[in-house]
Formats: sequence, C-alpha cells, structure tokens
Amino acid sequence: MTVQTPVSLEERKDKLQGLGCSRKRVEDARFTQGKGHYVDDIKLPGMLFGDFVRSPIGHGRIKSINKEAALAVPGVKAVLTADDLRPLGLHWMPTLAGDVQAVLADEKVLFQNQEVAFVVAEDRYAAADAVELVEVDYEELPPLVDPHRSMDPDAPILREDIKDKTEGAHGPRRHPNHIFTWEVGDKAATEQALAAAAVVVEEQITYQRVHPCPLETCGCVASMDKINGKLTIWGTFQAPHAVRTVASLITNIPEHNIRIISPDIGGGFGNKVGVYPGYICSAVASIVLGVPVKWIEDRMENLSTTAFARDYHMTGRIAATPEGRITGLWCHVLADHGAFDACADPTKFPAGFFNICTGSYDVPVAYVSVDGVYTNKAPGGVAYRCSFRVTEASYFIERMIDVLARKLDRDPAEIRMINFIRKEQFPYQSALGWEYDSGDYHTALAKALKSVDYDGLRARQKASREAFKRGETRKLMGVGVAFFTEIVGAGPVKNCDILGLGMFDSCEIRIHPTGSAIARLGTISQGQGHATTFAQILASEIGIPAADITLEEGDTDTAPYGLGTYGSRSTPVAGAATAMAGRKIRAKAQMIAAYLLEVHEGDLEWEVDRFQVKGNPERFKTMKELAFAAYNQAIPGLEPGLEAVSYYDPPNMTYPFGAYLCVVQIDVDTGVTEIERFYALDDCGTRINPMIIEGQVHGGLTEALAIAMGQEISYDADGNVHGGSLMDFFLPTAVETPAWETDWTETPSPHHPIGAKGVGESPNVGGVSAFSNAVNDAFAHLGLTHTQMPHDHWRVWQTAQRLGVTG
Ligand code: MCN
Ligand code: CUM
Repeated sequence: MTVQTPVSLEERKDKLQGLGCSRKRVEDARFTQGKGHYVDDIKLPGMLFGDFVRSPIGHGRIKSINKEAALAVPGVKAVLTADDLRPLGLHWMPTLAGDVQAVLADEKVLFQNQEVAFVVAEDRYAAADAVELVEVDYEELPPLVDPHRSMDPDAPILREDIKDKTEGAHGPRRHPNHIFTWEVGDKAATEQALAAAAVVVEEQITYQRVHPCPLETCGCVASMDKINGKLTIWGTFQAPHAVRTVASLITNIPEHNIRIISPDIGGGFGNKVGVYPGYICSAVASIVLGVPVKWIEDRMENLSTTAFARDYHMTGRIAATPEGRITGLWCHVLADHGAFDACADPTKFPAGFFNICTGSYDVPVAYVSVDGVYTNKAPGGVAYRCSFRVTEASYFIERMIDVLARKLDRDPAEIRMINFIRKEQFPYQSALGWEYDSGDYHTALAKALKSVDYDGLRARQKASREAFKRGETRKLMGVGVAFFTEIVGAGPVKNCDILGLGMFDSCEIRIHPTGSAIARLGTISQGQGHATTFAQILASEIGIPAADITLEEGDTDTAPYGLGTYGSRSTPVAGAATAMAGRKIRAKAQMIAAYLLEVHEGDLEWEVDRFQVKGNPERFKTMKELAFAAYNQAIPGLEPGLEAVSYYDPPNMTYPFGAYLCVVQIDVDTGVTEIERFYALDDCGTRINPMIIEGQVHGGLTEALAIAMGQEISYDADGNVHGGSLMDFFLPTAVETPAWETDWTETPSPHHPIGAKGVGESPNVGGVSAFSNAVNDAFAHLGLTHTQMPHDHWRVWQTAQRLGVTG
C-alpha cells in the first residue's frame, strides 16, 4: 500500500536538487578541510622516488653520460638513461599528435630542461642529490628559437631522427623543421573577395606562449605487482582510459592488467592531458625494481617542460564593404610546437578547432592555413582552457574586428552587431565547415551593452580623453568589447578521435535496493565539480535526490570507458550519456511500475520522482519503491536489478557563446593598468548549476586576466627559458583580480538531451580578447590599432612612450 506523502510538487522537486539548482559543491567538504586525496598523498610500502637530470642547454648532442658518482649516493637504486630504455623500446614514445617524443634524450637534447636521465632513490632528497652528480657531456649546437626562422634553408636541423621523412602525420613536410601545413576553406574565393573589397585591413597578431600552471603539478605513482602481473598507476590524468590504452600499446602489458587511477586533481587546465616522460620512467622503474615508484614535478619542471599553451603567430586580412559588412576572411598561422609535436588535438585537427576563427560572424568566404614548425622549446600547445585552439581563434577574430572598426572609424560593438550570424540562421553552416547548433547573439550583446550602460561608458571615455588632453589626468580609459562563439563537446566519433579512439563518453548507473544510486563516468573532475553537477542531471532524470547519488570517476577498473575531461566536453558528451543512461533506468522502472500498478505501461506518466496512472495520480509508485521492487519482485519478462549504461556519441558539437566587456584605466607614466569593471554574459544553453557556472566563469576570467595582462613563457636567443618559475611567471592573486560581474542568457542546444552546452573554457576564450581590446582601445585615439600581449606594465608603458604620451 502506498503511503501518501503530504508534500507538494514543488517540495518534491526542490528535494531532488536537480537541474537549475545552485546546489553546494559536495566536494568542498573534503577540499576545504584539507582532506583531498591527491597523487602526492599516496604512500605505499617500499615506495621509491624518481627525479630527472635535465638539460641545461636548448640544443646539443650528448657525448657521454657518467652515472658512477650518482649511483654511489646512499639510497640511490638506479639511474636510467635512453640506453637503458632502448632494449625495452621505451626510449621514445608516441605523442598524441602522431609524432614521437624522446622519453629520455636520445643522443640529442632539443630544449632546455629536457629529460636526460631518471634517478630512482629511497627518498626524494637522495634522488635530488644524485641528480646533481650525474655527469653529462654536451656538444652545444646552435639553438633555434624564432619560429619564423624554422624553415629557413640554413636553419639548424632539430629532429635528426626524422630529418629525411618527407611525409608527416598530417601530410607532406617541406623542411626538416616543418611539421604540417593545414588548410581549410576556399583560398581562391577569399583572395578574390580581398581583391574586390572596398576596404581591407591586415594585422599581425601574436598570441604568446603561456602555461596553465595548475596549483598541483603533474605526477604519478607506478606500482607493478609482480605476483599478479598487474600495473597500477595513480596519476594526474585528465584522460585515464586513454592513458591505459596507450600504456598497454607501448608496454605490451595486456590492457586488463593495467589499472589507471586519477585521484583528486588539483587543477588540470589541459596541462594533464598529455603523456609525459615521468609517467613512462616511473612505470619502467617500478617494473624493473619491483616496488612502487613516485614521481612528482616541482614548479619549475612543470612550467618549463609540460604542456605549454598558444605560441600562435597569426596574420589576418578582412575584406569589407564601406558600411562595415565583412565579405571575406583570410588567415595564416605560424604555429610554434616546440621540439616534439605533442599537441593534444583530435587526430584530424592538427591546429585544433582554430578554423572556428570566423567567430560569431556571418562571413561568406574564408581561408585559413596553419604551418606547424619545430623549435628548441618544450612541446605541447593545446592546454589552458583553450577548447583546442579556440582561444587563439577567438583572440584573432576579436582583435581583427576591432582593427576593422578602427579603420572605418566605427564603434566596435556596432561592427559586431552588423556582422553577427542572425538567430534565424541557426543551424548555421560556417564558411570553414562547422555547423553552429544554436545562438542568439544580438540579444546577448544588446543585454550586455545595456547592463554596462555602454553609451554612458563611451561618453565618459570621451570626457576622460579631453581631460587628458587638458592635462587634468594622466590616465587613459579603455573599453574592450568582445564576443565569442565556442565549440565544445568533441566530439562526433565520425570526425573526432585521439590516437584512433573515438571521442564518445559514457555513464553507468546502478540503483541500489533502498533507492540510492552510484553513477560512474568516463570523465574526471579536476575542480569542475562533477560529483555535484552530474548527480543533478541524474536527479532530474530519475527522481532520486542528488544527495542520494554517489558519483565516481577516474578509476579504469570501475568506470566505463570514456575519453576524459578537456575541451569542455564533459557536459556536452558525458553529461548527455548521463541523461541517456538515466532515461534507460526510467524506462525499466516504468515496466516495473506497470506490473505493480497492474496497468499498461502506456497508461503511466512520469512526474518528478514517480510514475503515476494517467488521470488517476493518486495511484503511483515512487522511484524509491520501484528500486526496491527491482530487487524484490519476480516480474515476468524482466531481469532483476536496476542498472544502465550509456555510451554517447554526440551528433554535433555544442556552441556556447558570450558577450564580455572590460573597462581599464591606464596610467601612462607607469604603465600600470587597473581593471575598473569586467562584465561577462555567458550562454551555455541549459544551466545545470548556476553557482558552479559562475565559479567556472570567475576562474576562467582570472586566467584570462593573467594571460592578457602578464603571463609569458619566452626563450632568449641562447634557448634559455624565461618565465619558468613563479619569480617571473605572473600568477594573479586576489590583489590583482577585479570583482567579476556575471550575467547570462539561455539558448539550449537543440541536439543535447538536456540542451546543455559546455562552459568551462568559455571565460578564457572570451576573456582574453576583452582585456586586450580594452588596452588597445585606450590608445586608439592616438592611432594605435594593435599592440601585442601580454599587456604588462612595462609593455604598456612602452606603448605609451611610442605614442608620445609619457611624461
Ligand atoms: N556546467 C553546468 N551547466 C552547463 C555547463 C556546465 O552546470 N550548461 C557545469 C558542469 O556540470 C561542470 C562544470 O560546469 O561541473 C564544467 O563543465 P564543462 O563545461 O562541461 O567542462 P568540463 O567539466 O569538461 O571541464 C573541462 C574544462 C576545461 S577543458 C578546462 S581546461 C578547465 C575548466 O574545465 N580546467 C579546470 N575549468 C576548470 N576548473 C577547475 N576548477 N579546474 C580545472 O582544471
Ligand atoms: Cu585546452 S585546456 Mo582543457 O581542454 O583541458
């Protein structure tokens, strides 16, 4: 007999804490009490510690390595070099981009701090002492640091291992330092549009090399159990299943004997997608020595050797009518990939989704070509809230639009409005091959302009410029407008794979007899709050309170196969799998309800947390009751239990968008910038947890501020890395970070089961251009069209000086 509960429909809904609820993060109970469990918290009996000998030079030949003194240090167990890994075939490893990378330098070093030898010792101190004692004799070679020089006829040849290879992973190679050329679009038609245009603007835009610098650096613990033949690796992995498959392929250990576990991760930001030499060396050392081996990077190793971001040198041309209507877009990119092509892109996209660079605009014809080249720098390129190079694309087009506005002496917001893809054009086919799922750009920008009183800001700027002229102030005010379209949710398996693994994702759900549940996903949270939000999706789908659903990720022995968390794909792909698996649960629950209520399935309807008889809502079975029945009733034609799994292959990407506005005040005598105001409107479709979205936006904007206003990893002419420590790599604190104003519109994705789009990377994709446009705008009346990032005080002061306004 069903007991009637005296709660209202609203109360029942609220109890679920489902979609749209700003549910507090369940993770925080542990994180805020210092109870997180990170890889460096793992301590196993007999565990040894590894540490790297790294190259002091950027380019050179290794003449000899002498390990004797190092091996004599008490507690040192082994010193591995490429020669030790060679018999195992593990001195080189495949990269995610179809290249190979030296695990330990094999005859040559190609960037400063490259891994040369791996010392294993009883404790970290002994390992560090021994690292100092490994004697490596180098013959220095001329370093190549300027990517513009990579393909010069007389450029030093970096990759001697592949110098005669004329075919790369992405087509023909024209030079030993050439990696690939990627072309998209209609070259002839674009050139014609440029030739015929009344207005053409051209600009060279560099997006400097930066680094995501997560609080927790990369690391792992590898443990080979020689008794059962099982290799377990705990590590900072954003894609644990892919790591397992790759580990199996390169070590020949059967995949069922490898277990990859990502424990809590202290920020990933794309830095933890790639496979690093430390992982391989720890695993090899554990296999050889038969005990667990831990390797944890220090800050300088992290900044100077693991996945950097950007380093895109872009030349753009826009063709337009005198009224400001764009008629064509041309772009060439010189992409500096460092010493090995280790970009974490889907296989068919050597420059990621850079070809979204037509942005939010209805551009009739476009053409993009990207040349990837080698230099004596650390490998990587795809990281840091980039959505596979959408950050670069967005920065490029948003700067170019401002350059066009300046040329036509028009307002940058107005030029955007004129060229936006209109609401009724969705689904929209872009000139460079994407199908935008949904959008309403005019509404979003109009709301943003109104919210900040844009006309008032421009009036204030005008007054401020006049005051500056009169000598009443030494500050220049800049207003940065930026609009972005993101592309996230890789991806349809038909065109997105990594190392041949299709980029679907998954969710497996088990409902327990008493009506609570566990859900496991192929993704892995690094701070995004998945345990909170994915339980919310499920709560709305199956009527079990989010608080009664455990969410688990990151253990390949228990989680269903998935491609992991990056490219803001968790919500678009695993979030969809979660909803679909929930619907399978509900379908079976409906059959059980029909049996128990003795009606036909079709006579039942779902309401919040129960199935009720249509037209007779007093007759119902709650999900809790149905869960118990699944384990306690013999139902003809139905298996016991209540479980489901979904592997979801999305039909398309999702296209979140947003309108950002930044107001900056610049002191021309010091170059000091002050962000007076920053407003961010995001549209990520259906919002699962508004509070978490706001947190994602705050974090992404802070990183955008960091990149636009100060971060840079640079190399001097000798190949020395600068910005490789927090002494000179800008990491903003609360002091430098302004208060963020957030806002939203909600345009659901038409193909996602709950209409949600990703959001994790949006604030970075949109934010950087808003800051940079603001700085450029501050100087616009003095004739400036473009100045390169980062806009640190020194560079800003130099710009002011060049323009003749310093004191
Ligand atoms: N969300 C939501 N409603 C939406 C979209 C998202 O409530 N319509 C929630 C999601 O449920 C999830 C969070 O927002 O809890 C982020 O979701 P999503 O946009 O799907 O991004 P991912 O979970 O795939 O996270 C990856 C993304 C990337 S690629 C980088 S880089 C980045 C980012 O997330 N790294 C981060 N944000 C980060 N935040 C933290 N704290 N740490 C990182 O390493
Ligand atoms: Cu491009 S950084 Mo995120 O995709 O992990």
